[in-house]
Amino acid sequence: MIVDLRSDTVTRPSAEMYKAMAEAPLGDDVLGDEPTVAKLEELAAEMVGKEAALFVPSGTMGNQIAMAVHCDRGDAVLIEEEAHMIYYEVGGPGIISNVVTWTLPSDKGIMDPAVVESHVLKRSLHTPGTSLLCLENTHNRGGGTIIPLATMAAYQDVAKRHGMKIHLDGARVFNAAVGLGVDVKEIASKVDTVNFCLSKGLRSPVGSLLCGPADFIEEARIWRKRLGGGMRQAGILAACGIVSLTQMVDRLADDHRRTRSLAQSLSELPGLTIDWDRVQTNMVLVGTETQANEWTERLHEKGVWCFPVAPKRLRLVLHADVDDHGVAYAVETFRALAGVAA
Ligand code: TLP
Repeated sequence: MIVDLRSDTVTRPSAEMYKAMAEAPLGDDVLGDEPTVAKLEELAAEMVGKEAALFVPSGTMGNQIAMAVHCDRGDAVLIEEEAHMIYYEVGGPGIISNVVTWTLPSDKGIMDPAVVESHVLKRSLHTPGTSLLCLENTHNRGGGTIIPLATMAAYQDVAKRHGMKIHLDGARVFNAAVGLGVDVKEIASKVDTVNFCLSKGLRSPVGSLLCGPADFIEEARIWRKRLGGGMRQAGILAACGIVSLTQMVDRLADDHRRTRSLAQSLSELPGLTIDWDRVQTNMVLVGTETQANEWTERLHEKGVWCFPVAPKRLRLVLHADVDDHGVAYAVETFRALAGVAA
């Protein structure tokens, strides 16, 4: 048995997705006549409460395009110091947007709005102007943590006071919405633009949606083409995205339930610790007394796959392809490796 807890990106398409792919009407999206992509973009914009949306190949591309459209060369961008856009997007902000990133500390991925405000710079002969605040909700390296709505509202106030825009890396914003028990629109209403991924908990094989005002999306479409992200019969992929948005959102609650159950079982084992404040959605960060990569190697041999995210920390991610049996097998495997009899 293999229980793949490396990421929620590993999910395979559902049977409904294969059917939707086979039946999707297709066109050429770069020529502007792809009906299934157009349908997905409309649905996405409507769901998050924005004017328009753009289907992009990846979360990384959506985030980097957003920055490029929001910022002028040399602008300053405020962003949490372990945000995906900083940590895992290979220097995109410097290379693509030529911006100065001002990285701020946080509590589990959540920056203090007062600290954000204290770092806003006004453009002058000497200083760059801060034109963008980037947020991440849920926060990946924070452990799938949710930004409270009140904090989102406080960021929005700061941004308004200083004429700054807000982009949300909402790769897992539907996990945040399900975790908070609110409509995703409530979260998205606090930001100017949001990028969310279909290819994580929502189970599509490929794709993200960048959502925002119509004129922003028009400019984003040009950037997508410039970066080589124009896709032709992309309705094949968009068809899966429509299934994601219509059938896969509510089931994220199952991943969250299994995450808590896994965290509970692991917290009872010697040599492992769980920081419960971080167990909020579909991830568990597990502190290990010994080196985390020794754990991952031994777990891998038994068919339980996960990544170390720090020398003594593992990340386990729940998703549609891990059911209750998978969780039970993972727990049993951890228990055996921790030297606890079944
Ligand atoms: N996250 C991946 C890895 O890149 C780390 C994962 O396994 O969690 N924003 C956030 C918050 C993300 O977690 C990710 C992917 C992205 C953006 C990028 O999405 P893709 O992989 O589609 O470019």
